[in-house]
Amino acid sequence: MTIETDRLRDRVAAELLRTRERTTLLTEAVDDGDLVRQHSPLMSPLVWDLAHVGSQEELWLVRDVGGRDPLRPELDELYDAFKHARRDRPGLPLLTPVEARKYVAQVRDKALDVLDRARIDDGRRLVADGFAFGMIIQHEQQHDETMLATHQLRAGSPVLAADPPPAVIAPVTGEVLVPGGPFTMGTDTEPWALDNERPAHQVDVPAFHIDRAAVTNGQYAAFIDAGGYDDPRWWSPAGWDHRQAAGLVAPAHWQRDGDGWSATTFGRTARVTPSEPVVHVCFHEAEAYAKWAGKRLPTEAEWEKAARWDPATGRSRRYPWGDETPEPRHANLGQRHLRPAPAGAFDDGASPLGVQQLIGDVWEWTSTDFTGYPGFTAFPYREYSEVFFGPDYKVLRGGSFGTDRNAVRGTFRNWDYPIRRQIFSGFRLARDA
Ligand code: AVJ
Ligand code: FE
Repeated sequence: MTIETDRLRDRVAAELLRTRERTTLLTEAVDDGDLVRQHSPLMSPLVWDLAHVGSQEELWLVRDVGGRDPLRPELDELYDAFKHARRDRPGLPLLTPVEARKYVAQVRDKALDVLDRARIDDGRRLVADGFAFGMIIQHEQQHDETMLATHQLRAGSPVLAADPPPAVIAPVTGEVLVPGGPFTMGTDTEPWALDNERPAHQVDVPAFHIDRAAVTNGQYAAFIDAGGYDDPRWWSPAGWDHRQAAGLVAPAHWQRDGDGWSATTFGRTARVTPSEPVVHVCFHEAEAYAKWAGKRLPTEAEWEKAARWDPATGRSRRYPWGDETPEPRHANLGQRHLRPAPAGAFDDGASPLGVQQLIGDVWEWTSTDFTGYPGFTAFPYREYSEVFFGPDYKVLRGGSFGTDRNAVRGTFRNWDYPIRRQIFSGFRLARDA
């Protein structure tokens, strides 16, 4: 066993533990009634997410990597996300909260034993660089963010608390010019990158301008006050249909408050902060705002070039600030704060061209449909990404305040339907140069 292997093993064990602490916090903050209840037809009951996290860990780490016998094979079907729609999950014979906690703990014991004995350098692609462990850790972190979104949809008194995000001394406004030319999009070297981030490939991106900050609540409120929701000129045909059908008048969770707006955030209602990025808007709202503002959403390639391309070297970085893993000074991630931070709060996370807060705060809608990069191969299973490829889903980039630091990077790709706004979604604007 090499020192590198031991170090990787320690890192995997530490990440498994750190992630489980957050899962535990999210599932112990509410009583059993709130764990089994469905807070929105868009979401699973929290107790489903909990057992599903254990079920995936059993499938990939205990059975596949470890070659061990199944613990609870009869659970496979219940916790297979493709077998039952989210809205139907409360009616299934799910494990109770007590049983689910016991199950995930038993799986974890076995997974740690597999980690101890696994030849994580045995040459299998699934195991190389601890990939299978990294995938399962990120899977749990993704479900932690999903459970945080469920908490936001839950009615009742607040159960989560966090410090407010850092204040801003110098607000960030304006845009930067990203020069035209090729850059490397995607990755072949990021060890825990998921299949849809691969392979690395050159993309020629014409010159464009991109905003240094995401669109703020104050800016978005000006769009509402200007009648933006009542003017079909700003909306695509599909966007206008949805605006009408869903009766959209403001971001989700906003209410009129005198001549301004309040929002309910994790059970607390307060005036919206004008300098914070707008959150809980769908793609159609982002697109309408952009048109009203005389700009457009960035393409996915533009977003990634703004986030990764270093004009001094021509190479693509792992993160806007460089190759170092995210520290609290770089970005608002990991539920450290329960809201996005004001534009300008993370100077240390700026890209070489001075674009800020690309990582953390809010997922940013891009104008690009979710598809595979040239040379894409599904790995290790088609249901992670490939089955979602096509015109139905739009790509979001950069992670939110609810995304774990290990579950986002300059290459990371998220996707959702253009009508969805239960996720922590916002946007920034771009325009042709
Ligand atoms: C990448 C966030 C779109 O939640 O549907 C979780 C992540 N995949 N379990 C999702 C995921 C399987 C996925 N997103
Ligand atoms: Fe899942």
